[in-house]
Amino acid sequence: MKKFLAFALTALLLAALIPNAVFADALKIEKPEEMEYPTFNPLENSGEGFPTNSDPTKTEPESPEVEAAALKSAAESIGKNALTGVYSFVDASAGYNEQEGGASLWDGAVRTKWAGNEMPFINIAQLDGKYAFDGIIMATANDTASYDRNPMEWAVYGSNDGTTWDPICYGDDSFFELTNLTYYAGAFDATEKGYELVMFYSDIGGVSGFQISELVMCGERVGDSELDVNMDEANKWADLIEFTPGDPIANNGASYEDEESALKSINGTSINGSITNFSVGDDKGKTPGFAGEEAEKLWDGDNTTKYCSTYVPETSIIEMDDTYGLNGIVMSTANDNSSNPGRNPSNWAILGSNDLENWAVLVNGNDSFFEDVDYTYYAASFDMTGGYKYFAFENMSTQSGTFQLAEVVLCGAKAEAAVVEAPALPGFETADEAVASIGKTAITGYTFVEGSNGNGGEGPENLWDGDTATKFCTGEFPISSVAQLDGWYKVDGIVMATANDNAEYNGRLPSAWTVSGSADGENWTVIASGDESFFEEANFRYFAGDASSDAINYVKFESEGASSGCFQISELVLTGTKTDAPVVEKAAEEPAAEEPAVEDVVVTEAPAEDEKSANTFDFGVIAAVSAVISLAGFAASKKQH
Ligand SMILES: [Ca+2]
Ligand SMILES: [Ca+2]
Ligand SMILES: [Ca+2]
Repeated sequence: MKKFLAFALTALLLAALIPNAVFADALKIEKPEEMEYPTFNPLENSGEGFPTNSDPTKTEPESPEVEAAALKSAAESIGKNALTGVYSFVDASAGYNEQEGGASLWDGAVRTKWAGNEMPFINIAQLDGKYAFDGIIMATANDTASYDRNPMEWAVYGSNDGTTWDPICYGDDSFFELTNLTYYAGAFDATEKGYELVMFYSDIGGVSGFQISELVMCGERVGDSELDVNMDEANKWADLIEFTPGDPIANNGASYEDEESALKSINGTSINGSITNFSVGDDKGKTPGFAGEEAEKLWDGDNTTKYCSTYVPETSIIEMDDTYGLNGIVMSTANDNSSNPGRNPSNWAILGSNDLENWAVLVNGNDSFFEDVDYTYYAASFDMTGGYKYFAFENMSTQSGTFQLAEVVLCGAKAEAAVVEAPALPGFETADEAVASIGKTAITGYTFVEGSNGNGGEGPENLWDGDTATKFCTGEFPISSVAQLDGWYKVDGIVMATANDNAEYNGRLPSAWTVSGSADGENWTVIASGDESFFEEANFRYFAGDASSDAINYVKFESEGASSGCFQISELVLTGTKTDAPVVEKAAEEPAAEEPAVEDVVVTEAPAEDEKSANTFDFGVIAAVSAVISLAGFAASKKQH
């Protein structure tokens, strides 16, 4: 019995530690050098292509509506569900240039392509969950009709660890035709399991290089994302600065031929001469522009040079020689806005920061600030802001899908550095803080006894392990999870924590829950109850509340469900004071009369009559054990038995 318990404990601790390790160090995914093609028959397309422009010689989609309709028709031609908007680019073999890099394969736009000549052609993306796949849609690029760059042989693989790749589908150049900007779709038997990483692979390309503009998998979501992939290493250009725009600013009602008259109209003083770095962190400070039309061109005092890009968002982060406040802005259209309408920024902001982490929106606007005319300045003034060392221009969209702007002139003066407060998070970061907020003492020793089913690796035992990175997550209702305490307690409070992604997936909080206490694990009394309002939709946050009980040795969490159809929380911790076992016949059998001090507790043996003997370990022990345990130590301790 002891031997089994020790083994079960160690195995469980390891199971609990592995996801910790993943969370602690973001996974860096290495591109494989070479893949073996699967021995599948080449995938046939559905028999036709779906062009995004009615004129096949055109190198731009006709309109966003036509582009969306083409993708929809492609998916309908194979009767599958196109998975759009779920990809984060991880890594790829190099494109011909920055704007033809790997991220273009997953951005939902055929006007951006992944094109290069570095073989093999490998491109990896992470999806926002695990998906089972049953089809693939790919699109040719803007000039495929002129250059045969369709891959002669290719395959797509799936993975959940970035190391082991399972083949998903295989094809050759018969999947495509030599067309511009056209979607092709093919269906295959659904994969048996779900994947959150996909890799496109081709070791050959076409006659004159390699290019495709879009890859959209088809299938169904079957689980949550579990990998913390190191995107920071992978993505070479600027990260998104998230902002909530205020009321859009209007220009002052006029337009100007030169910067000087525009500045004069708002009585503004340009501070652009005090910019010391035109792209903070090199490529991290800007999203790519077309060759010679990069983000730095926004700030060069010359409206014959422009920043032109099809990336979203367009971002340009600059550094000043000191902290400056802003009280006005002047911007100029570029050389050919009149012949290319819809390129003015339609959701733009100027943001300020002193740490490159916390950003304040200083002014924002839309494309009504401009007209579709060439080489024309517009101006607006506003109240002086606090001082910032860094400014960012960011634009989220344009009417045409292509962005261009010739100049951004910041107006202002030196000012004291402003403090940008990080938004306050609800609840508490740690169980200790939550427990302290209600002035109680945490009960730290829990042994999981039994519960209702959870998703794979997301079972009821995760409520009691002291780790918010492990959660109880399920769509099977009602929910229950029982644990035995490491002694007898009178409970006076409860603390519960949300999980890793409640902020992203709302409606998973328990809609009607109770916490019950018991002396014998059979007869239960409710000691606390509530609904989702006990929590907030935030990640990894603890919330505290009242509870009250007589002396108990068991605790049970129950809930009827969650409004989204999927429930999750990560932790339940009771507070209370240790007490003697009640003097009743039943309790005398319990091996819990002599309680070790909490610091000494490593394992609480399951009650003798509990035949399950499963999942026995303690809250509060994980951190201590994770510091000392190692795989070698595990092997050694296993050998001794
Ligand atoms: Ca694209
Ligand atoms: Ca310029
Ligand atoms: Ca947990």
